[in-house]
Amino acid sequence: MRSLADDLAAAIGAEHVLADPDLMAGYTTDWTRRYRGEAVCVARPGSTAQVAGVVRVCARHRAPIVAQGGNTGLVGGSVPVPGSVVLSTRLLRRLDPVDTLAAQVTAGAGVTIAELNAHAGAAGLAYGISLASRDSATVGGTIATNAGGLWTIRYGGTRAQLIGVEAVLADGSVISRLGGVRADNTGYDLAQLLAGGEGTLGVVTAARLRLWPAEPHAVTVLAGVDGIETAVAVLAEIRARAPGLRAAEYFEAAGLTLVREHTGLPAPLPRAYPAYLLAEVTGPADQAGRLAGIPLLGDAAVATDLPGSAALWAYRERHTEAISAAGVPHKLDIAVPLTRLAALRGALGDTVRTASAPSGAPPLMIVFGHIGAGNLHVNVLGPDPADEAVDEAVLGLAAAYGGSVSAEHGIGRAKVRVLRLNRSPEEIAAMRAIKAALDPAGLLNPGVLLT
Ligand code: 2HG
Ligand code: ZN
Repeated sequence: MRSLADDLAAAIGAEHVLADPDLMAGYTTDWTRRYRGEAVCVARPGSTAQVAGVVRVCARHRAPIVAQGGNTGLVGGSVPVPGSVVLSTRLLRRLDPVDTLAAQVTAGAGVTIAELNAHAGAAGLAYGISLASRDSATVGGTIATNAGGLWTIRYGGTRAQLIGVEAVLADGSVISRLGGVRADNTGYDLAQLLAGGEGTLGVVTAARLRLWPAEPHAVTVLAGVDGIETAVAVLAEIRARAPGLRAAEYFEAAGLTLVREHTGLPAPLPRAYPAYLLAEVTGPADQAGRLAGIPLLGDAAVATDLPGSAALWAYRERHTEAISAAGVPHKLDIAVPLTRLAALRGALGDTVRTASAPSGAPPLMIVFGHIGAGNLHVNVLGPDPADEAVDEAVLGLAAAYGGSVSAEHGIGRAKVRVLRLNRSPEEIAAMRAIKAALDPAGLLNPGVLLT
């Protein structure tokens, strides 16, 4: 029998199979550098038929397959296991003309979110997902992880954008529903099953996606507040006065300091505050006037044009890279009901300090996130990346407050052990049954989502 790499080269061309460790490095370590893996090689198929070819070769060799898009995930979900093949979907670059009548488009798994949004924008429409990693994150990866982002309070997460998918299943068969028929009530919705499946049920190769009207008038407001409770109150005021709320984000002084050190950006407001609310409202051109009357907004910065808005967004969007420049963080992506957000935030400091104490490293905690969705990104620098104590403590706290241990980043490898905090034994058993039915040999992303 020929080697796995030779068989893959025969299926998709030797130039699309990388086995040199230097060339593979960008595929075997995740974006945070917390999770490192090992693979036999990286396969870069250029068509759906070639993806099916790769899957069949791997099945013959009983080699695990780790599908990977832009490799911007934050829970180790696309980090390969020894003996596996990384199946990179980046060369699946199909991008059909926008169907403006249906407000839909078909895009290949390797198209980036920025490319998709530019494509939709040229047709007067918008894609409903916006995230800081938009230049690298791909359609396939964001479907597999059901990515959220900055606009979920308006348009929902990636699941809500899906009309249908094309995917390769574990046996190499192809399923395809890219026809764009919205009124289609014909049994199990396989697109929804694959979304959030984290590459464990099939490899998404293309998708039919819903688009939204473009929003020519956006007002961005950055307000300083004394803490999260006020941020939630201001958010409620903004929502009551301006129905077109598209984003409501939160960050704190510690994160702003890191961002400013990393980027050299000036202070956003004339004086410093403990916390900040960043809101974006779209709709009629007079929205800024409606917001001006909100007393709690204080000395907020307001932008009504694209460059001004981008300048304000930078303080929020550049948190992830600024934290990464400072070290390898523990990333804890949690959500609780809005009514409990302030209490949870209040408990975080002690929880993180106590859990980090045995490690001897004083923790630096940076809290920011999608406040409109009750979603906080708790980043902790200090404890060794391999030490799970702080992860377990913070995720346990979120669950104790009736919240989610993974609001938008998925389960990956990082949170497999805490899935039980949110999902009942019956639910986990049902997930296992689905996995066993679609991937009986367990070759698709083993160790991710379920053990
Ligand atoms: C964001 O909201 C991303 O910017 C990344 O989800 C969050 O770095 C993080 O913890
Ligand atoms: Zn986020």
